[in-house]
Amino acid sequence: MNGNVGVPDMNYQPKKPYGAILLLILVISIGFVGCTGYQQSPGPATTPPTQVPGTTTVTIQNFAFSPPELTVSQGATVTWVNKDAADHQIVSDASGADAVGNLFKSPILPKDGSFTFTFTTPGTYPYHCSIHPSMKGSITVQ
Ligand SMILES: [Cu+2]
Repeated sequence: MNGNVGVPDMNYQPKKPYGAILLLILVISIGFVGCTGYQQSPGPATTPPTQVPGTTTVTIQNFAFSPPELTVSQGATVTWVNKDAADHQIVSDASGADAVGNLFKSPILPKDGSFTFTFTTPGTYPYHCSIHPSMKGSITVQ
């Protein structure tokens, strides 16, 4: 009786590692397919980076702020650089998180002129150009 019980046990054991190897091969092939598919897909170059954490420079070019909307961390310093031949002046809106306006107000910036402001309070701060009211942007502080 004891001998008969031992035989099925011996037959059972070789199946276990075989199943494990099959599973391994399956996982590896899925991994390869996933990698290949990812590389073949074109990069998301068309997605405009409207929120770029870590980016603290706003370029003024062609009468527009770039990026127009920027999200920064609390305490971050943002620098605007005027790349236009025309003068610009950055002024924060009264509708911003400070609810007063003029939280920041640059001098009139000539070409290659820059203005820097440090944002210490979380909130969204819309701003515009005092010379060209159609130029609008906003800084969101998190
Ligand atoms: Cu302007």
